[in-house]
Amino acid sequence: MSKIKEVAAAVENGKVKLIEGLVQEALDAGDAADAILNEGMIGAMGIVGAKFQANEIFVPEMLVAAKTMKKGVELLKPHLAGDSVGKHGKYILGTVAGDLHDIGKNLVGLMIESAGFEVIDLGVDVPAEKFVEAIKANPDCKVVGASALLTTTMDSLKNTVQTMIDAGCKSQVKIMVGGAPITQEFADEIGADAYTADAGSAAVMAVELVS
Ligand code: B1M
Repeated sequence: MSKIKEVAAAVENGKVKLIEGLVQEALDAGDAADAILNEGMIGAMGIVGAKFQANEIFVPEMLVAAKTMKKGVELLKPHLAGDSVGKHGKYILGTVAGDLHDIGKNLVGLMIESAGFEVIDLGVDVPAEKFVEAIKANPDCKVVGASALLTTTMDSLKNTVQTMIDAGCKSQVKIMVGGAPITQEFADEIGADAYTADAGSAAVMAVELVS
């Protein structure tokens, strides 16, 4: 089995104790950090989601897979992040109210940071008003990103964007949205300035928005 496949199997099966060793072995074997992330870990989380949907696994297994991935990503961080933190200013990021998923949001944060932003991470389950407070507290911030991973929190994303618009934030920041159930059409409908499907393109888009 290739090292990347071993990493994927460890995430899929929630082998928290093995993940660091396997990621290190993959790096030592010359596998690129972004391949370990995309082909190994993100692919495995897709399988975890499909198994959950098919009632083959349940929330605890999903949680342990997420913990395993987080631990693996920690080890990959220095290989993914750049050294130009802050050159494009600040980027406020959070997962919307009602939503506890943070792996995708954290990857977006990592990529945005490596593209040269200082990331202010508000965490998960973030009330719309907290986004507004953070924007007002950081008048030099030019971009904000909101993540929603559940179809049931798409409304919360809509409310978050509307709250920012109503508070006049659009004169200061561009609003980016993303997450598995989000589409360009939905982003346009709720008044966001930009949508991207993955973390890499989120970083490219953020730079475009401030250029
Ligand atoms: Co949840 N969960 N979960 N879960 N979970 C999903 C999302 C689900 C699709 C699984 C399934 O049924 N197949 C499903 C949602 C179905 C739906 O919406 N219709 C689901 C469900 C139902 C639930 C619960 C309701 C389960 C329950 O309790 N019965 C519950 C809800 C809790 C809540 O939030 N209120 C729940 C809980 C959990 C755990 C806590 C156990 C855990 C999360 C742990 C954590 O994040 N710390 C969990 C997990 C791990 C998943 C799956 C398996 C994996 C999510 C993930 O990390 N993916 C997921 C199934 C799946 O995704 N296939 C599932 C990997 C990650 C890299 O991808 O997050 O999509 P993603 O991020 C991508 C892009 O979306 C994009 O870039 C990222 C990287 O490229 N992106 C952006 C994300 N944000 C962006 C922002 C941007 C731009 C791009 O700009 C700002």
